[in-house]
Amino acid sequence: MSTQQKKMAHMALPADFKWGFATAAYQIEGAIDKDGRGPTIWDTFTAIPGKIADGSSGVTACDSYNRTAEDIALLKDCGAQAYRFSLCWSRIIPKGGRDDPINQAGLDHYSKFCDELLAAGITPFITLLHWDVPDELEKRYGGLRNREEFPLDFENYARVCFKGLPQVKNWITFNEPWCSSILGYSVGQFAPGRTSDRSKSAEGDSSTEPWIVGHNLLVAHGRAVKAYRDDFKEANGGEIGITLNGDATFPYDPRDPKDVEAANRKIEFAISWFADPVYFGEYPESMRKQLGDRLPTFTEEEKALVKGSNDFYGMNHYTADYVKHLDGEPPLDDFKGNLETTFWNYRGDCIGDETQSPWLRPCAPGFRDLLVWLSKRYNYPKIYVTESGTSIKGENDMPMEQILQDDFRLQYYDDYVKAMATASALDGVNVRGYFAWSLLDNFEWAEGYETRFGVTYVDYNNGQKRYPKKSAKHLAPLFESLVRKE
Ligand code: PNW
Repeated sequence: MSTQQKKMAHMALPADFKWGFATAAYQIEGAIDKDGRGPTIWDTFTAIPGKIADGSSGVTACDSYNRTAEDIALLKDCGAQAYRFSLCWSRIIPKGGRDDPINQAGLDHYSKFCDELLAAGITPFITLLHWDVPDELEKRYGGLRNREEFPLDFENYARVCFKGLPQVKNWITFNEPWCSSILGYSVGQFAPGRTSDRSKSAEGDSSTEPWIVGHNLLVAHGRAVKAYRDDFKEANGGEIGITLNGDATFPYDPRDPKDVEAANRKIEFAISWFADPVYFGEYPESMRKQLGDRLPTFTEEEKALVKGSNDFYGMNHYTADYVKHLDGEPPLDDFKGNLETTFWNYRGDCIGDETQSPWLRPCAPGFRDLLVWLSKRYNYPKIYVTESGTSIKGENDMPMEQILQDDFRLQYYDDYVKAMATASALDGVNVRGYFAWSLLDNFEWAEGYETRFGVTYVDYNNGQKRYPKKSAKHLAPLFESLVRKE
């Protein structure tokens, strides 16, 4: 065995590496009226006919709000060391604003849940906002579009959480601001569903709103991080960061320098849009060039808040695509960076197998590449992979016995985790955690319940009963074989 292979064999991930599963409040909790919860933009959006594939909503979801003990037992059974979940802001402050009352019952629920996780030996990783903005803030001042109010209200909410949940040491401000901005304000596929496409929404401007929303999310993130560092970090001893999503890219034709450039630009438009301001204090040059004054500029105060605001980089990663450059002026609603993405390259090679999600095809080598790309650009930050996983083509239509034998998902995790371990052992990538998406089948946003991502099957027709799939039991031995023992 070569030295490299020896290194690979058993000690590819650092000894303090943590792994577990991830979920989000609106996707699993249900109980939307319980204990004084206020409505969120997803309650409003799912009520509009035609917005969700199967006409469903998060009214019941996995009923996790009422089944915390069951979920913790599942986590334990799978051997999870950590659990990433999100808080529902409007359970804690039903109207959301900084002058609105706090709902102690909501806060108590989460505090008890965190205590129970810790008692079970599972470390909580909390996402403060996973897309479910309090509906009142949307109605009051345009929610995420408001540059003054939103960051102040988010900072207040974050402070309430830091103070009320001192047992939590791992904080994530936002989940995937790209999705909130682009899918919520350009494509209109996610709440609040705004877009220039008048067949989908009476209001919205895809040429400006997503960039304004992205900016406001960054500033709100910066404010929450500053509050944590100023007033909580010392006593709490924890850390805080933001979670960004982005696909790996390959040039459609690697012989064409314009495709090579476009493949890089695609990552800049998806990831560096947020990561450059966080690490460097500026939007990427490629975006400033294409978007001009439609991309907000940071005031000095905003820059000071945002630059240097990550204790770790939260990485959500699922898939890869081939990227083909486009010539000419991009349209005003372009958010990709004047390029096209495909699943086939110029030779007709396919990037990966089809899944139930039109945007997702497994391609583990891309994961290693993107980990390296991020590490080089942002100077080898500490990375937590806060989501990674797959749906399976036709899974929802299979009989339960077949669903429980989810070899496709098991293989996905095996390939992706090994690609990550390789990046850690051979490329110097500083990755310290991995969260499989998801612990449970759950409300998959605009796809409703037809698309399943869980390592646990949830029987929605029979009291949300949970049945672990084969993949649920694969991660513990996999990490056992890869994490160094010291
Ligand atoms: C992530 N896309 O969302 C979210 O953080 C989860 O809540 C979600 O359930 C999971 O991935 C699976 O979809 C994404 O269209 C949704 O590129 C859509 C896209 C990317 C991420």
